[in-house]
Amino acid sequence: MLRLGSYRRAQEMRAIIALCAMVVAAVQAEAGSQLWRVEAPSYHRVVRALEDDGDVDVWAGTADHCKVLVEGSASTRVVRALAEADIGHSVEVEDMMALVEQERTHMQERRRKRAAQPMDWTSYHDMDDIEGFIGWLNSTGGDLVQVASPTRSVEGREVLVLRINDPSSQGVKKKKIWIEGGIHAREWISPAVSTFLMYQLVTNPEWRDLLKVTEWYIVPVANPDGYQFSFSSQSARLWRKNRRDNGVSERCKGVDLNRNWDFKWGVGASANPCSETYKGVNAFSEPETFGLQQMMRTIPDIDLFITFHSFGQTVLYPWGWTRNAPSNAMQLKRLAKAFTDTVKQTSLGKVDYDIGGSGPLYGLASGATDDWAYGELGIPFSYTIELPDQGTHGFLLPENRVSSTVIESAAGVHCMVSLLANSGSCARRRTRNPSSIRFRG
Ligand code: 0X9
Ligand code: ZN
Repeated sequence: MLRLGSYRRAQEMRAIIALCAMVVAAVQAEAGSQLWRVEAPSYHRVVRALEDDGDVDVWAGTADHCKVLVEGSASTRVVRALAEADIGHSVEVEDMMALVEQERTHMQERRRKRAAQPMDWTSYHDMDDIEGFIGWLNSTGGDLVQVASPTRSVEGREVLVLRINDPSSQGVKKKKIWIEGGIHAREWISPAVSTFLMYQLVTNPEWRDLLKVTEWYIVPVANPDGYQFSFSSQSARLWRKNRRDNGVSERCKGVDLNRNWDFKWGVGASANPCSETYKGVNAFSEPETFGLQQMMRTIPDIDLFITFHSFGQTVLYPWGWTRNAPSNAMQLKRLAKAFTDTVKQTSLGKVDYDIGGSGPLYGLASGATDDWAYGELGIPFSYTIELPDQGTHGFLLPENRVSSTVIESAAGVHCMVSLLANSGSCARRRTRNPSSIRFRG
């Protein structure tokens, strides 16, 4: 089952796809996109309807307001709908594309200064870099690492899963951990955290004790097409879904892979391909989700599932499809607190997370991996971790926040897993500063 795919073929395909993406990208997010504060929660019927119609993209929310991205061409419709329901709004970011442009300029400057093609955690990396890094980790890690390619994406990219396991430690019943990264394309900090976890597990001697009693499966980028597309141009930077052609238009491409899992499929999701939360034609219609669930099913008794998203600084536990608490909510909260306390300590009090059920905190939405892992596979500890920040930069978390975020998150995960595996305490551990790591792909 475990094999290393052909990178050459994938590389050729990528070159063609990149070229196509450049041609079509101009019709993605338009100049004139604005971030609005709307004085109603994201689950208000009017906001839901606007999201379903693809007129707004909900970015964040609380019980009394939400932040939505509005494209220039939809703004008249949105203003009218809000006014009719007597819902106030204000513009928070006048020109979202200017922020995207700013990010790109910064990234280009940093790239000019650094060596060619290194993998590090002081910047964001596209699929080529990540696949190169996985190849390197596979050869460096010896028998600790196996690379599986359970499925290909809509555009033919391999969806890679790294199994990290120490075969020399046998005879113990190891805790099994499945980490999912990059299911939403624009949430770039998620693959950064996932790849950093791999790097720590394989190269950091301080993680060795933990590896004796645990076995890891890490998907760095569950949505490789969407992720690569989000690197292809400024107008594609805020892409969320995969790249499925829904037969409508360029703008209406893609299925939200976090609404496509076969558990309460359709709850809090849209049937409209133009919506950011489009659920697909049926559950597991997408090769990315279908292939990943197939592989997950082959691994008996996974103990912990974490999917990394951004943004919000929240640890979410099931359910997303109902506001009711799950039966082991107390234990879920306790383990979540191990993560949030460690992050707070590691960040010297600067990074504070909230903890809560997805449904009560974010409004009902399912077809998401976390609910499926918990409800269908019976994984007792299942979480969505919304990484930093709390909305200052949102999806455009600057590259100078990458290293601190990956260090803090890895420390948090280490603590959760130590508790779960009864292996040592959560005392602060030394993590190599990722800016000093250089890998040549
Ligand atoms: O809506 C989502 O898919 C996640 N938030 S994000 O802003 N990253 O898109 C939250 C998913 C939480 N889990 C469930 N609702 N089941
Ligand atoms: Zn997400």
